[in-house]
Amino acid sequence: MWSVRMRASKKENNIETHISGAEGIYDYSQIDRIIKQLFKRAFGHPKGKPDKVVITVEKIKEELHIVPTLPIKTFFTNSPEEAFSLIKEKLNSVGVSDIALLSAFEVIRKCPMRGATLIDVVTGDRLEKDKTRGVRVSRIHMEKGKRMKLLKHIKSLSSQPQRVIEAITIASKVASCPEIIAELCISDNPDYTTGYIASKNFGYLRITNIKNKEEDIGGRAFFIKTPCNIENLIYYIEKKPVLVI
Ligand code: PML
Repeated sequence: MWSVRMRASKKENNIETHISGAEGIYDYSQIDRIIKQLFKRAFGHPKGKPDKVVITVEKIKEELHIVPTLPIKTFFTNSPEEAFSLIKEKLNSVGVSDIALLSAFEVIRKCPMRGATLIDVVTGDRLEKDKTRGVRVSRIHMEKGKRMKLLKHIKSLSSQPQRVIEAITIASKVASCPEIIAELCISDNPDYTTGYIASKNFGYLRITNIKNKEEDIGGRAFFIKTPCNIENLIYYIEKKPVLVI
């Protein structure tokens, strides 16, 4: 099997902005077709045309780890305040302290990163070493049959079902990591105001109006039970090939 990953970006005033990214795990015979799809996708993003597209094709030498897709539920809230109360209730119920929750929101609001921040579930301390890059979930793929089934369900709930599938794939890998108690995600797309919280206890909970429209914030926070070996955790999240079924 092969990991195929695409990253598209644009440099303006010497600042590189991420435009889009996508990835999956494929048989050798599929690579040619997938590269064409990813290249097309890189140029079709509403954030604009990239001036750099990097496509990485890498042989997977480890056995694929299989994890189940988290069950999905959508909560319709009317405002970010209402969304926050729900998030607080659900995350408190799995052991995320108020201080950890506030710390996660502060990082997401003030420190835009491509990767996720790692937050100690009790103290709220940030645990990732690289605080500008964060931790990036990679080497993931959702099995085709499952993807098709979910697409049918999500089409009536979201204007961007592909985005939701990718988020569920990420959340399912993250939740399968024993030291990660829960995840909080707010999209960095100013027009996409549905976010989610996820955990192995309550599944993937989509939450509408998690932020106001046109708000230019977003990111992911993983709540970590300590003590834990952070290097092993980051290896699992970034490098371990995972098939979500
Ligand atoms: C959902 O609609 O389920 C939330 C998806 C959030 C994805 C984050 C992103 O890709 O911007």
